[in-house]
Amino acid sequence: MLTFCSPAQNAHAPLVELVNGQAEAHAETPARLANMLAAMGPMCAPADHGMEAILAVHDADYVAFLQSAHAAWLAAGREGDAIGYAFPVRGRRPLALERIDGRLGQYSFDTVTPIAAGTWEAAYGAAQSALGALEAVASGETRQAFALCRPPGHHAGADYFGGYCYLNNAAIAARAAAARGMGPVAVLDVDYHHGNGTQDIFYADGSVFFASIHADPRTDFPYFWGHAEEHGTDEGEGANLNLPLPRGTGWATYQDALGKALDAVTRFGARTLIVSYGADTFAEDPIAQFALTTDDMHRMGARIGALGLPTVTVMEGGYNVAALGRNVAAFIAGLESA
Ligand code: OKP
Ligand code: ZN
Repeated sequence: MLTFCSPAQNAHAPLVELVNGQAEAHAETPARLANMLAAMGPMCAPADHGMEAILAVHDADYVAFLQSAHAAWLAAGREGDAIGYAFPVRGRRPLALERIDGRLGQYSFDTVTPIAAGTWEAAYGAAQSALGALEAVASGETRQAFALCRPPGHHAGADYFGGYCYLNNAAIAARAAAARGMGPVAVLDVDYHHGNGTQDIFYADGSVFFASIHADPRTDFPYFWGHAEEHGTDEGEGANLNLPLPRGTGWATYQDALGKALDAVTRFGARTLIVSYGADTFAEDPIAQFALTTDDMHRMGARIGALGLPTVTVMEGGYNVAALGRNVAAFIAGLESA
């Protein structure tokens, strides 16, 4: 599998996340990337495809905020990583706030997604990896490519960060694919957590289908999205499919949901597939509660690969660092087996 990774992605090394009333060591570490790199063959460093595809998904004021937030944090006399602590409830007006603390809350929805010194550089590098993988498929060089993104992207919306995500790598690749005439495009999200950012970005867009299999948000992050009754609006009505599953789900239940998602992708008439792959569905993931094995990762890849579509996979979560490379390698071997 042609795989893309930018060295810039190591620049993001968040210290702590504020969770369960405590500051805990951050789960989304550079060690994740190191473990994946050790398990995989040689990488391609992506070309710099610039800002255009990023700005086709994210608002310019949000991108400017991401680029400047850590400097503003230091200028306010703070140390370490920037984390907000006050958030608007639904329906608050857009406001011209001045202090970094308020501005962090305007652009995010949680306290687990710090902006560290190298966050922008790494998020930009991850987006370029996704665009490099897309380019390899778009040019016909290969049918399938993989982007070893970190930080991940599927929780980031057009104008917000959260869930360890800043730029939505999958959405950036999906929209770039559509712009290159590769549509209809479908995004299939198989991370343990619902891809709320991707859902929001395409919610009223009927040209990109979004299907997600994830832990039921009645019990799991991100709570406020990912419920079965969210079908899309306006032009996007019917182009959003959520398949929430209970904690403890193993392969027997998972593969039924996967079959439904793949059938829906086929019915939509997708000609290009973007996969948001998270290895946090693994039974021994420290922050997630499904029960898939490494062999199940291979089975999952094989089912997806059997669609035979031009496919770009972007890495999302997976926090059992020691097992991460093996799980990703098994998934890729499955994709290639079809
Ligand atoms: C990002 B991705 C763990 C709490 C976790 C945030 C999860 C973000 C997951 N102590 N809450 O979808 O893998
Ligand atoms: Zn996840």
